[in-house]
Amino acid sequence: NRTDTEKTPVTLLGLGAMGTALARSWLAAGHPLTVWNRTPSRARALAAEGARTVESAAAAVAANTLVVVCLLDDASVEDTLTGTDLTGKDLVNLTTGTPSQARARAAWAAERGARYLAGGIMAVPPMIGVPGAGGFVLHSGARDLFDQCRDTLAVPAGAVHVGENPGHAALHDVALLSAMYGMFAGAAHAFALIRREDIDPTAFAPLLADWLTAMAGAVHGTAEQLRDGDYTKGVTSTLAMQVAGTPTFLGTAEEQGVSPELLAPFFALMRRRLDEGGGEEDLTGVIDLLVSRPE
Ligand code: FVH
Repeated sequence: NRTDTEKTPVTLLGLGAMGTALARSWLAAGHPLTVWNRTPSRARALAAEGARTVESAAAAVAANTLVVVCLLDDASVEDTLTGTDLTGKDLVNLTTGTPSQARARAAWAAERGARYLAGGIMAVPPMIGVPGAGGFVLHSGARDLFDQCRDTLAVPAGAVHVGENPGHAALHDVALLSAMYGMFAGAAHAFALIRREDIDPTAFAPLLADWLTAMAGAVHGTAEQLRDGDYTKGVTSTLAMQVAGTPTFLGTAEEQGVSPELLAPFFALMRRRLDEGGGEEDLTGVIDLLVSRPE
């Protein structure tokens, strides 16, 4: 019987860049850790740091109730877990996948007698096990299972439960990363605009970061407008005003010899919403143009 001060033993399958970072965080926090990796050499350094290594995925699964997998993709999860006995296990899958893969994998695990949490890691390996680094891990699935495992799951990075639907961790993961790519696209266009001028990009970057940070809070207003179905609520910069400004952006891009191909699709959607009568709204109406209507 474990006492309250003993740390939950963890099995971890998958010792790539992320799996290795996860392993080190659990070892540093004093969790007994059993690891397995398809290529055994990747486990050697961890063995020297205190992890128990075993010969097969089946032996690793058998070692502990809490089994975490962090593999390349859903197919590698299937490859690895087929032939293991998942009966009575608490399986936490931190492998990136689509929402439908996560839902199918949850049903697959349930058929094999395991409780299941799907995960999405919002961090890169150097952020793992570093308090204050800003990373977190999204989980979806049974709330009671999450609550039971929470302290252990929160060791690598903050653990956040986003709902019982097992597909929702993956959906949140992809939604957050999609927003990140939008931000990277905007930053790419901004750097392109200054590229041919005598402007030091390292002097420009702090201004860009401060501006993006200041604007990030606007998502809360968007969320409230979506929730309330009122896209004019609290609007400070109407769509009409913003569309009127787009020739300035496109003209500046042309003057600077920069392709408008990153900005133009968004401007086209803004124009469409304006033409449909959304001039007094915020940008929120554009979201509805992106979502296909049910058949
Ligand atoms: N690294 C990152 O920045 C991102 C951050 C956000 C989350 N992702 C996701 O995390 C999963 C694992 O990523 P990773 O960085 O550990 O990936 P790799 O270093 O490429 O390691 C892949 C591991 O998967 C094993 N593997 C691949 N195919 C199979 C298979 N068919 N059977 C068994 N294992 C397999 C591979 O084993 P080996 O090549 O060493 O033998 C590695 O352990 C991933 O979903 C990211 O999207 C990371």
